[in-house]
Amino acid sequence: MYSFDYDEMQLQIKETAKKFAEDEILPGVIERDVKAEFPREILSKLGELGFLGMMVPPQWGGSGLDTISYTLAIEEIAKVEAAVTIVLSVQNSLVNWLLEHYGTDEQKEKYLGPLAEGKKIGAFCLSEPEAGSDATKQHTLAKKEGDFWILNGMKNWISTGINADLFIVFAQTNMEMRHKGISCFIIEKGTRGFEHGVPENKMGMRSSDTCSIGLTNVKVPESQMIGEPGMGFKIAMKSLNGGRIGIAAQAVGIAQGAFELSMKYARERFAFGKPIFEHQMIQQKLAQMVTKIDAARLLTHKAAFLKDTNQDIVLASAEAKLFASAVANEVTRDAVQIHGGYGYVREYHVERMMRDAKVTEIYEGTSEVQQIVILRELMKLY
Ligand code: COS
Repeated sequence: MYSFDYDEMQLQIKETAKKFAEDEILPGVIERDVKAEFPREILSKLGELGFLGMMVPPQWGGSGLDTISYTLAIEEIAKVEAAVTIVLSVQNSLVNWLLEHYGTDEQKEKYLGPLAEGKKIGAFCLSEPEAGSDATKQHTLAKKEGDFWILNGMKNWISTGINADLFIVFAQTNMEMRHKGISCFIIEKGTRGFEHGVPENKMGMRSSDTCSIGLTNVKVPESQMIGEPGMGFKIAMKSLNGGRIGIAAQAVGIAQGAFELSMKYARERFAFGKPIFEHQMIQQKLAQMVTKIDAARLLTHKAAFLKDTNQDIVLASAEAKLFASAVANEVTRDAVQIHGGYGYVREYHVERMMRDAKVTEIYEGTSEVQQIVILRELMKLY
């Protein structure tokens, strides 16, 4: 049964994340955005606190928490600096999850442990220049040579591509089999022939690096294939189902952060002899903002609840991401409007939130892809 109350542990995680975000993240957030500076120190502290292995069982060095706790933590941190939650989301929802579910004990020992303990950062390399939304069209090739796979190709839009230590890479091991010929590998940073490009100069989420990755005759031992040959596409899709819950939580956090700043500003700012909060047009905006955020959070928590109770999350996670990312964009735009001219300058944070919000409608599946996923599920139901 879904509960609308959080348990003690969930509240504690939420409070810890909130305090950490206010004390440790807020002070440098504007500077990191301007300089596009990676929050390395913040991430190592988050790693020490267990936030980089939130849902990994303690047996593998993780915190063994549920998905609701994870969404609460992501929301609190995204309220302050959404870019930090890109690393948290990719690591927890995609990299850790797929290693836990498809990795061998040996792979878990070697890779999942250090990831869960926050000693390593992971990246997820699926997208290619010609395979974004249409992820089946992988051109990166992996050819078997003795006990090794030799990989050649190009990945792009890789979050944390420059700063990550470990990379989950998808490649075709049998081109004729289309998506059933895609396989999944783990590649360590520094492997010969595995090189990142220059950081993309992005509109938002600027402290999180994004780049292309080139693979030229990258030699990967057979033991670093995750799952069986041909299982890669299924692994990627299943990981992304969970990943969408993390992005939905991130979008809720961005929106909530912008809403709280707007409430504060509306109380302090006077116009026509009274705080703008007392003007009906501002009240209407604020009421609509908070209602949309609550609805987005409910969808996100519903998807998290389904995941925690081992139910199908395909529809719920796509709905949560589709709705929450739209809400993040609408709410941050309203937040800038409420702030007037101040909303357009960096010091008031909401302009950054508006820029950050946009990518939640693009990555880990565009809003258009979410609608395709939703429709495919509807066809099964009706
Ligand atoms: N969860 C689990 N399995 C899924 C799935 C999902 N959400 N979506 C597709 N699959 C499975 C299908 O069940 C099918 O399995 P079988 O071959 O065993 O029948 C297989 O994957 C291929 O499915 P299908 O032929 O329907 O693939 P399509 O090319 O039509 O792709 C979409 C369907 C568009 C839904 C899929 O490609 C997708 O989600 N793309 C978005 C990828 C993405 O998010 N990219 C962003 C960058 S990644 S960081």
